[in-house]
Parts: sequence; structure tokens; C-alpha cells
Amino acid sequence: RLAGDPHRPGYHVSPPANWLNDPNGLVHWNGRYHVFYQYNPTGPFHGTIHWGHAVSDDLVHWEDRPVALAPSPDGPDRDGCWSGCTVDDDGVATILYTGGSGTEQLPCLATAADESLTSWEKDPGNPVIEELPSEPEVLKTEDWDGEFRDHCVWREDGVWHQLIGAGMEDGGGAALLYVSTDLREWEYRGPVLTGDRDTAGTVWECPELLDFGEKQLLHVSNYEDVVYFLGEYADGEFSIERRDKLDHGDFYAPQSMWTDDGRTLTWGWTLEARDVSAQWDAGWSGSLSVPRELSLAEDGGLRQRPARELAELRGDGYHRDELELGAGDSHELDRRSRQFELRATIRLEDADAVELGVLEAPDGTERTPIRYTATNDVVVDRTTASTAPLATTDSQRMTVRPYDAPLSLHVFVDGSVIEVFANERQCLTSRVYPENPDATGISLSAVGGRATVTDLDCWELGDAWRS
Ligand code: DQQ
Repeated sequence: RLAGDPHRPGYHVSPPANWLNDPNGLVHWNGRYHVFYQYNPTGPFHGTIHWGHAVSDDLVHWEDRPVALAPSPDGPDRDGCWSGCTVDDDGVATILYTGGSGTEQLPCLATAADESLTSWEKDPGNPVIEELPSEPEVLKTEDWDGEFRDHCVWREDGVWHQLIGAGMEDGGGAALLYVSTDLREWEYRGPVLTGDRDTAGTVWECPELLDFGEKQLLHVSNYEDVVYFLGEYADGEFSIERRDKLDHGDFYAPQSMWTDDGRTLTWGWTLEARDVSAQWDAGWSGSLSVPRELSLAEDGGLRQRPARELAELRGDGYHRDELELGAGDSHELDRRSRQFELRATIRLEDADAVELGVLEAPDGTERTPIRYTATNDVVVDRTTASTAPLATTDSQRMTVRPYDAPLSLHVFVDGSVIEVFANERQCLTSRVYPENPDATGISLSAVGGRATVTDLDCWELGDAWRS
């Protein structure tokens, strides 16, 4: 496992070296938490994709395991074992994933050969679906016979249901429904939901349906954003009540795990925001977000919170009941870190904004402000985040609805990963790459007026990886 790089996350799941993209096949199996992920063991680029594997007993301390799935040179997955999920087929852990070969991408199946989910046997009948649906027709491109991949599988009334992500010739992205009694023979039922090309993208990757009892949530990744639809799913159809982005920043292709105590924990790929050559130099690329607990809020909206287990990593803490900031005041926390969690409640009084400055260099040359403004925006301003020429300087923004005034802000910083939770509702993930090894300062300041910060807590967070 690569170490000694200040941009490497310490408590986020990352590849031991080389490339990671989507989280896959997340499963709580026999009391252990398994995270698989799209992995290229040969370099920090999206090449021939395998399934990497990490395991945890407590959701916060992780151990690398050997590669779980590798392309078979003569198989329908010879060019890559792409995204998919794990299901419990009456005690047999079973993966449905996309096999890539030439211009084809088709569903494949593998079963666990041991209880530790270390080795997997591919089904001799792969691919388990051989033909693309023709009515409506799946989008063909120069590269692909059909945009048709990624799997979300569940059992309903004894019947297996599967969603596959697609693009349609006569529309936008789609989540296509199949049913099966044995996971090996599938019958096509049609699109559960089709997007409009202009607003929801031409292709939907990694669709996932989550059941919150009274309501269901379908999220899809449309090459740009992760869009979620909250509403009602029944009999193969989804009716939308609300839609939004699951995250407003560097976050893609999420997938969820159902814990034995009934929680839905969702991880996303926190993709790089720096040039490819910088990724080559680093020798690694990509990490996963922290697990986020998704649930329905009292008002019927979506609640997103960091998994409570993350508190296990807390070390030294800093607490202030109340901090009053006058116009232009800046308060430097008596704490320096690039691996921490910060929680605060912010009231703007008559300020235009409050800035939480993180990863601040002592000489002020590098600094990432997380800005909460009177116009109800939360902005991660990357203009001065890094002096490296190959890191992005684009800022990211989300409008936070004033569900609660003041704002409840919960921030996780880890090397080059920043995750912001606002009001336990909305998230913004950001990747930043300060060059200065001492860019570890943390400050709070008020812009253009007075502000009050209450219940301020900041904890150093420990390392997650067992070596
Ligand atoms: N990544 C996988 C695909 C998926 C895409 C390939 C999303 O299965 O559609 O690595 O990032």
C-alpha cells in the first residue's frame, strides 16, 4: 500500500496503488463488511478493469484483500469486469457484473468459492443475457454495440429483479428491468424510468433502487452527475415526486450496502480533480467517499449523514460552545491537521458569509475556503486550494435549502478529499491538492458582518488501514 504521500487519504477506502473507480458489490456478509471496487492493478488509469477488494469488521478499519475478479482472456469479460452488485442467493454470495469484450458489454455472473469472498467462480453460461433489448432500441455508438451495463439486483415476492443502466436510441438514459427465478435466465420487462436527454443525460450508468418503506429512491449516474429520483416504485414503474443531485461535487457511480441492523450505507467514487500526468506521478488514482447513511427525513426529503461508526476514528478533540465573529474577524483553530472531522452550527447574523478555511498554508499561499453565504449557497472555493499547475481551480457550489436556520455543517477532510454535509441533507465532495506539507491550518472567519458559530467540534481522525 502506497504511503507517505500527503494527498493519500488515511481513512477513506483507496486502492493499495494504481487505479480505483466505482464501488461494487458492497455487502455485509457473515458479519464482515466487504467493499469491492473497479480496479486497474497495472497503473493509475482506467485500463483493463478487475474487481479490487477490501474488508472490514467495523466499517472504519480496512484491510486489502487479493483481487476478487479478473478478466478471463477467452471470456465475455476479457476486456474488463465492470460494475455490478452482490446478492445472497440462498446462502451463496453471487455477483452480477458487466463483462466487456470488444464492442460488447453483457451481464455476467460469478459465485463465491469461499465464505471470505476471496475467490469467485464464473458461471459457465456467461454472459447471462446475450442480446440487447430491441424495443425500445438501446443506443449504439462508435465504440459500443449498445450502452447497456451495471446491475442492481433484488428479490421481490420470490422473484429476482434486475435494473441495468442504458441509453436509448430515441431518448435519454434509462433503467431497464429484467426478472428471473434463478439469476441465470432473464426476461426483459422494459424501462422502469427513462430520462430526458437534455436534462438527465444520454446514458444512465450504475442505476440503484433503494427502498425506504413509504418511498423509493432511484439514483443514476449520467456521466456528469449522480441524479436521484424520490417517489414511488411499483410493478416496474417509477413515479417521481422529487429529484436532486445526490452530491454536488467530485462524486460518481455510488452504490449501497444494507447493514444487518437495517441501515442503507452508500459509497461513491471520489474521482480525481487533477491532470492525468499528476495521477501517473502519484502512482494512484481515486478513492471512495465515507459511507453515508441514507434515510427519509420527516418532511419526506432525503437525509444523508456520515455513518456513525466513523466516530470510532476520533482522536484529539477541540470544542467551543460558542464563537462570536465580528465583521472581518478570523479565528484560527488551535489545531492543525489534514485528516480531521469538523462539525459546527453557523448563524450568519448580518454577515454576507462565513468561511471555514481548511488546508491552509502558514504563508497564506494555499487555502481552501468552504463558504456559507447569505444567499444560501455552500461553496468550496478551489481558486487558491493548490499552487500545483495540474490541479483544478474550479469552484463547486450547492444551494442549501433553509430547512433549518442556522446551517449545520459537517466536514470531513482527508489528504486530498473534502466531504461536506449540509443540514444532514445535501453533500458536496471536493478533491484538492495543496503542495505545501504544512497546509494544515483550519480557521473560521466572518465576511461583511457578524456571525455566530456554536457547538464547534473538531477531531483528528485516525488511519483506517491495517498494514
Ligand atoms: N464505470 C464502469 C462501468 C460504469 C462506469 C467501468 C461508471 O460499469 O458504467 O469501470 O463509472
